[in-house]
Amino acid sequence: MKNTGGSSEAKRRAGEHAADLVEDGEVVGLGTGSTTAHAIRALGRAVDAGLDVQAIPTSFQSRQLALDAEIPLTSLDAVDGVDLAIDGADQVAARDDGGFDLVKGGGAAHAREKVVDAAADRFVVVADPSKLVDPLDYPVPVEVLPDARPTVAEAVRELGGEPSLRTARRKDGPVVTENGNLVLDCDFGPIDDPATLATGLSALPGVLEQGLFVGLADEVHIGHADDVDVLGR
Ligand code: ABF
Repeated sequence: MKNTGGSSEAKRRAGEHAADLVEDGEVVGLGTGSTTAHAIRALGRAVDAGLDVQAIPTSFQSRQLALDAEIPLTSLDAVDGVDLAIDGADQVAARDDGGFDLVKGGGAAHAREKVVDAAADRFVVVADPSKLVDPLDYPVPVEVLPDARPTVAEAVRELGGEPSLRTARRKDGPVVTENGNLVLDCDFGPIDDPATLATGLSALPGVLEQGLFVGLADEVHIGHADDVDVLGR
């Protein structure tokens, strides 16, 4: 299933709702994508009104949005921890244990996103209703060292997936990540056991990071036209 984009009003509500969670003095991880962009802009307005935060962006996009919004920036190696991370997802599935599994990486930023989201005391996912599924059924983005593309592609096929090299929409060539790597979008069909698949993909030599976020999220804020559902609290 493809990420159809969802409604921008639902995304705005979800993003702004999550931004409201940020408290004075906190360190906040800023995810990537159009839903998180609403959270970043809302956080910028709160900073303008006097909120004291430091933010850690997960991509060039979120860094630029935070700079535009005049949110003070920091980095993981300059802080003791991350209080809250706000990030989007391509798909979200509820787990039997009350947590959530995600597919991320539509923006090719999932390596830094995972580092920051996993470091956070509280990881809040923001999404529109189209992202909630059961089970996950979305190609898993796998960031690979360029030299490892053929060997990882072969190993993905052995795991039952069909890898496609991600190409840039308006350019004649592959997407190159901010880390200088390539992305294989790996279609496994419905993903009944995300944990086992994640372990298998992460173990492949040459894989920098893969887009399954297994059990990392604490809450999911689903925006609608006129309200927000909070799952997992
Ligand atoms: C990033 O942006 C990605 O990890 C995820 O793929 C996507 C979410 O997209 P959006 O919020 O634009 O729908 O967080």
